[in-house]
Amino acid sequence: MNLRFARVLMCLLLILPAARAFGVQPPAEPDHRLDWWREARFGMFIHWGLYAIPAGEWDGKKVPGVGEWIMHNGHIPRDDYATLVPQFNPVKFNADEWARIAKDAGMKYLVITTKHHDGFCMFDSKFTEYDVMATPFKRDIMREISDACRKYDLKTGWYHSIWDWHHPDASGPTFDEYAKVLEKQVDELLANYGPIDIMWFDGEWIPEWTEERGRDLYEHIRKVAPAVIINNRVGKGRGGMAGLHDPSQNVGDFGTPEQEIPGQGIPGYDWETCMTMNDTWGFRKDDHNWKSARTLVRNLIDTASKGGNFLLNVGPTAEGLIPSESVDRLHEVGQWLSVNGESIYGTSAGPFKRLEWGRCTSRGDRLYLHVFDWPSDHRLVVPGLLNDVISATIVGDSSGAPLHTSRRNESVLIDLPARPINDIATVIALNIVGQSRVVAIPLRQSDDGSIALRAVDANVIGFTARYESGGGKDNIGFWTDPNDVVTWQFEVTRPGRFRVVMSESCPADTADTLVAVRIGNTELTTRVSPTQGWTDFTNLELGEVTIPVVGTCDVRVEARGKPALAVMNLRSITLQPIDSR
Ligand code: FHN
Repeated sequence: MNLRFARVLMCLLLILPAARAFGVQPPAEPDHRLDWWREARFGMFIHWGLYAIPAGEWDGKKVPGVGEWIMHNGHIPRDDYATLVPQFNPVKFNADEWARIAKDAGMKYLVITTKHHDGFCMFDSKFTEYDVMATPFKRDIMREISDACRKYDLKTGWYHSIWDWHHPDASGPTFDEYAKVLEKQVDELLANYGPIDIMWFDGEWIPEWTEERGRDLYEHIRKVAPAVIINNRVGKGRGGMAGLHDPSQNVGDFGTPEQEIPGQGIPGYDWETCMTMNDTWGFRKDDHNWKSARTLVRNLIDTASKGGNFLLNVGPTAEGLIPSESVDRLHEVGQWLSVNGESIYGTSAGPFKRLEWGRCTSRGDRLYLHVFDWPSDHRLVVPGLLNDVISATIVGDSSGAPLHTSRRNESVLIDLPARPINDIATVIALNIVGQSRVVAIPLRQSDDGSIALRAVDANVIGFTARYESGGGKDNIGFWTDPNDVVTWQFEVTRPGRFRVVMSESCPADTADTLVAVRIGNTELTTRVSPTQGWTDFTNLELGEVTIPVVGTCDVRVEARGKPALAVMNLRSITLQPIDSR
């Protein structure tokens, strides 16, 4: 067997779907109920309720945290908060306008809060007086929203909180009574507003709610409305903000990471990340920290490139208006999608673990290369793509001029024009022969013999630790399970002795975990050193290691003890030659 074929074979074996690396198996057969949802890829999240009135302030004082949590964070007594009911009169609310904004943004579905944790129902419920019909507004908002969604061909989703700060039975010994009301309100929401497509539960983390209750509610919904899809927060499977679960253990049709995009997605699983456009879900008058349209488009691309959906939030005002900052950004996202939508809708995760210059989505024998960083030499390197190329064109280029492609070892090269046609992301449609076959380009030492094993190239065995990037992070994070393991493998072409340095970050209140770094047959241990925070990295000298011969070398980082919160954020392991042959 020649070396090149051996290398290809070895690398092909390396590309186990990340799901198996997490130690769980993807569902054998995808549930076709979700086919429209997978096609959709992009939805609008709406957090709207009484909390839009105070908008982050109570009794003239700012209340910290997200707008919809003001009752909790402001320690506002139940009856004081209820004084908002006679004030709720959103005279500028226009469901048609909201649906049109979502449609214009290229969104395919909408999920709106029917009831958030504050317990106030934004629909006409027979099971409570604490609802929109008790306000001067006296209109059933969910009726108007569902009608507008159908008019604009948007699928309709209801967000409904299990946690309820208002209902007297919603905690403690009378919880069973509350659970009955919860189910009856779900029945109302599924029966009174025409066909509903999504039930999006939240607030499941309360002790009174159990996986068993969640499974019962899931089965009940499936009986009364078989086509509805239900998120994993109906049960207890969401692992914190990671939002992902093991379908063989927990109930729910899709995982729900929040305010983050899982570093490598979870091949074979359905998941949707929900994110705010600023820092709050419910409207806050003082939150002006808006993400740019560029960031929003690239988050959508990044999510789709990992096989996920993007649920992007707006928090309307007490008058019933979506903030203009949100509307402007959504319009820009819609403009990008109006040209490049084929590279998002109905696509699946791309086959590459990492691309220096952007992301990739796929559909059958077509790859969509989303170029964020236009190469200065106008030559795009597509690493490890073994397929022959049929053609390459730029999506949205009216001339349709074909791009010249060539091959260099395991990589495809694409000659690009001097300038991108879109600075946020220019998309190249690459037609290839057959389903994509990609080899991981082995990690190799630099010419001086050094090697930096970076987080983005690591393999993670486990279900919590995973690669995260952006906002000063480029590391393995969320490492809360000490049984999770981080590994690399690299090709040794220059054996010798090496200094080993680990780059990590860890706030003092969770530092000090003992970790072991095994390189070949040598194990080095250290205690995680405290830093100023999760994005404040420090370099720890671990000691020296000898790599005696040419070949491959395995590196494995494990925790040797349970951390107070998380083991650490691991950015890299670097080997610096002391003397290499
Ligand atoms: O506590 C809620 C929060 O207010 C918001 O609704 C987010 C959106 O998914 N969900 C919960 C936090 O995970």
